[in-house]
Amino acid sequence: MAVQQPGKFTVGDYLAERLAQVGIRHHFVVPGDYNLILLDKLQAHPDLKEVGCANELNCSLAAEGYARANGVSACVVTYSVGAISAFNGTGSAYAENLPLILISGSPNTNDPSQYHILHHTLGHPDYTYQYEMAKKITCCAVAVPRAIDAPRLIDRAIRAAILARKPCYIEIPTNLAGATCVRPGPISAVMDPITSDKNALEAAAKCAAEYLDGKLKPVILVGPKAGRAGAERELLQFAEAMGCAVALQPAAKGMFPEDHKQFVGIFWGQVSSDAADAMVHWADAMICVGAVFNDYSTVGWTAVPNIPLMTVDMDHVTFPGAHFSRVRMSEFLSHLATQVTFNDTTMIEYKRLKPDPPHVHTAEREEALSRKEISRQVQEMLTDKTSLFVDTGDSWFNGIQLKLPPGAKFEIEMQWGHIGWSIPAAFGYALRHPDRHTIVLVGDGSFQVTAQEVSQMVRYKVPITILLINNRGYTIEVEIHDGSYNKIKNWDYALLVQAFNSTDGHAKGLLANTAGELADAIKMAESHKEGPTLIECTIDQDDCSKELITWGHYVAAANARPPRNMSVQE
Ligand code: DPX
Ligand code: MG
Repeated sequence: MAVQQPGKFTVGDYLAERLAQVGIRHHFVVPGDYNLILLDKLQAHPDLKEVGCANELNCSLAAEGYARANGVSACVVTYSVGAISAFNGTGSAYAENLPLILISGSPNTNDPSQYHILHHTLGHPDYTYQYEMAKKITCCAVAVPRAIDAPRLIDRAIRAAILARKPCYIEIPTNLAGATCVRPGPISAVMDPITSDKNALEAAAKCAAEYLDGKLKPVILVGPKAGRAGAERELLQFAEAMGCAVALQPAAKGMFPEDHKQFVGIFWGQVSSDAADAMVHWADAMICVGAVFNDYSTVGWTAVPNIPLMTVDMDHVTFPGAHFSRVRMSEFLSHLATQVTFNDTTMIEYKRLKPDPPHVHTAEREEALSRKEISRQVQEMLTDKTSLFVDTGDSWFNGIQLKLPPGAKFEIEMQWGHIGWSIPAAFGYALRHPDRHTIVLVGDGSFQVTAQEVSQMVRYKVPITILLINNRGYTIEVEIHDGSYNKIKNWDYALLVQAFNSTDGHAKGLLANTAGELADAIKMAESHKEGPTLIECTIDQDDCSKELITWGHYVAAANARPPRNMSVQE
């Protein structure tokens, strides 16, 4: 605990107070000499709990996961050696629309003018490079030059992050964290949202009515930004007013209830679930809410909608031939809900197209474990209290195919796609939601990237269930483009968990080679509350989903397009 000098309020205290005021209760840290005084100040705040991480990559990804649960998060690292690793999770927060506040300690303010060469730096006395790099991966980067500038710059960065749903960067020199500072003003100046422009909102609603006028088969396509904009309630209200089919992009799974009668599945081109692809192709109008069309969501550009779209983004609305800025998604959807005409034509058609529930084979206890059997058993684990994390790899496809019961939450990092994300992110998330059962589906290759963070789950007694699917390598890469580089060293994963326990931990590490062993392991995991349970599920190297093979084929084709500017002779 830092020794507080009575009456002295510092830059570090200012930052701590702002973090607490925006609703942060846990801040993720890795110490280093440039941030130690700052860490003392944050630690001294009664509403903030410090959470140590094993390295800065994991620290930033833990904060990324915490932002999913809490709406905003903080990651505190040291200069360069720490911050440059934390840039990766910050990139994730940018790509995934999450306000992560990246805070880095930095050199003493006297050093640059004295041309001092400092440790942990590039070895030349220009110490602006980290700030310049941070500008590219945040919506607002600030480097505090004097204590007097701290309140203004800290408030500016945090406000920008919260408004834009993007990360920000705050750099605080080591000799300023403990420097005297004024106390913060009302937090509303930082937190209060920018409301829609009334005229733009009205005009956009009018344009929407014109867009839908005369259309017979409207469909709503929901993308990941709908959830990030906090518009799920208004989306439901709007969808029910429309009465039409609602399809979700894969990264939006969980943002609209799957038991709702208007839910028609995940639209993911040729690897869609239910009959979502048929419904989207049948539509004559498409209202895209927070949709992201990238090479992954369009299956290597094979599933780009070919009708004019109405696009509702986080802070603007676009139609063929019209654009309206400063229209907030939630306000637009609830406003439009009062104006649209009910049209359930697509639901009538969906009843005809909806596939019958698949016949699911239940394996015998002694049968060798298969991908299908893992999915069947995971499906049975899901309840209204489940938060399911799926990592990059076949876990994406297996996760997307699962049926989420009401209340279950789903987390995927499809834009950034960092293998290993799920381990630290689920850790960060679960600290904020101890009431939920966090389950992780992760491949062996992904797990090896961030495995250390299981030791924090042990340390903080977080009862996460990790299903590690061991197919002995990078199977998704095998399907995209195979080579010897897709093989990895096998580990004894269950034993590794024992190593993390050391003498005082309570994690369980289990191995399932058969269907029966998996069922027993899941039972054990569900009653184990003293720490994480890792279940290594071994499957055959070639046992992957058919969706992965199809998707991999088209993504590989998109990657392999020849350069367009080849000369005629070539
Ligand atoms: C890579 C990927 O074992 O899952 O189901 O076997 O594919 P599957 P694993 O976790 O392997 C993951 C592997 C290597 N992607 O197949 S998806 C490239 C990649 C990435 N992120 C980072 N490095 C490389 N996505 C940080
Ligand atoms: Mg694998």
